[in-house]
Amino acid sequence: MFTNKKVLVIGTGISGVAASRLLLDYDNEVILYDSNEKVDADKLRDMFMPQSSVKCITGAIDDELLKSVEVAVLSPGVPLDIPIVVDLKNQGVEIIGEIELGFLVEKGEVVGITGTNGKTTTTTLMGEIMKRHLGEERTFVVGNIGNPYTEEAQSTREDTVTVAEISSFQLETTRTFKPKVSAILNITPDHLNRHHTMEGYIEAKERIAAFQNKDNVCVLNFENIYTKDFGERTTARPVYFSSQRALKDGYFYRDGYIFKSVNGNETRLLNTDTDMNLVGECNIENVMAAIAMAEAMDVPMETILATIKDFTAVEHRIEYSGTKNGVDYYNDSKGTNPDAAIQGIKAMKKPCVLIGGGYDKQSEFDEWIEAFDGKVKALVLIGQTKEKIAACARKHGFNDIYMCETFEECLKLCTELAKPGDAVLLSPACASWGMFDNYEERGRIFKEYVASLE
Ligand code: UMA
Repeated sequence: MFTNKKVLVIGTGISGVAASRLLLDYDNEVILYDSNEKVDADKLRDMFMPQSSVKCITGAIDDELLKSVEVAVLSPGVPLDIPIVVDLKNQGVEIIGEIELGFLVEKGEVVGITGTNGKTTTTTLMGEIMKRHLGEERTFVVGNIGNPYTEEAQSTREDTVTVAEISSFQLETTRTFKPKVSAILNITPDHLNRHHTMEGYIEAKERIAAFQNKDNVCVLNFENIYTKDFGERTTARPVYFSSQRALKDGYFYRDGYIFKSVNGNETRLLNTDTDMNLVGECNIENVMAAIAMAEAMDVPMETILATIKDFTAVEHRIEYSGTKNGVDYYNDSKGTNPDAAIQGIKAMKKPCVLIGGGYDKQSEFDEWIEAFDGKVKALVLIGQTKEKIAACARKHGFNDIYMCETFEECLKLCTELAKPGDAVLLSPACASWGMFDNYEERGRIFKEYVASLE
């Protein structure tokens, strides 16, 4: 890891702040920069130790200052082709991403998981398997899942394992990142505004294995044209899984069971109806990928299968429902009381438009509104409790309130109010009755709406 360099960190979200802290710990001079002039530089500075030397700049940045930069660390959301990054590159500045920075101080082994879909479930499951095998204190779960790698990397030791969910954005800026075991779950068109072409997107995904060698494993989906093809080119040892056909070597699904096959010798591992709680073909694939990765990490099959049996995906609980036009949508329909909804707010890292209200269970909303903590930019209210919540919010000095008669009207308004970089959170602090059959229906309609957005 480098030290005593002048480093520009671009992006002041969770990655940029964590990266800056790590860089300061290694005695670097840090300039933390965000192109959004609305980001409050003073508030940012307050997030660091009072005596910290971090320089926080938002909006425009001085050319002379840029000329003195030696290394730039990009947050995942920062594209490589924007003028400031192109200028820095032309100037000969070393450009790395936050994941690369974390890897530079990593002391243990790394499992890296990417793919268009299923990353979070697979990463969470893999994390649970490693925790059961090694113990909580020897397992870190980081990355796109919402926990910056740079926040944990310094705590790693020779006997720890880091399970990292890595997005294509994060892979664009790796330079040496070399997981012991990697996985590309699938590749389908996504993030083309950022990568411009499918080729660019695939290239980014494949970087997860770019520095691996034959001692390392890359777990790949045999049924995805791009990942299957990559197995023939990768410098790592490919291990395949398939949901459609029996493989001579690898892991596959057939007639309700997951099998392992070594040179055609098949072993039946689990019944997908009774030995796992996750449903759907995509989850069977996620489970097979986790089994393949865990075996490559020398976890006994007994431990792997026991973890799969216990593992449940929690739908409607702070469930990431997609990003549309730069806005992240979260379905926390299970936040049916103020206490549960406080957890929803706490989990938000971005300014959010919050949907609240519903059936009146005679709850008090004061603590919930106090928990807004400056994160809620607008409160959109529905249902029987809307007046009561609005009155309570005003009492606490919160006035950015909107009232809607129907859920449809409410969803449309949220999309209008949310700007790129914001989140929309359905975490109503009330039961759904009166407008819906149950919270599941409310969550489902929310998710369908998000999926329908362009
Ligand atoms: N910014 C600039 N200049 C730019 C672009 C952005 O200054 O050109 C600033 C924005 O004004 C904003 C900040 O950068 O203030 C945001 O940085 P960021 O978008 O990298 O967000 P972080 O909060 O650091 O979160 C990032 C990931 N975000 C993205 O990839 C967009 C999070 O993934 C990830 O959880 C987190 O790092 C920790 O690793 C989110 C995501 O949407 C969940 N990921 C995409 C996905 O899953 O599809 C890839």
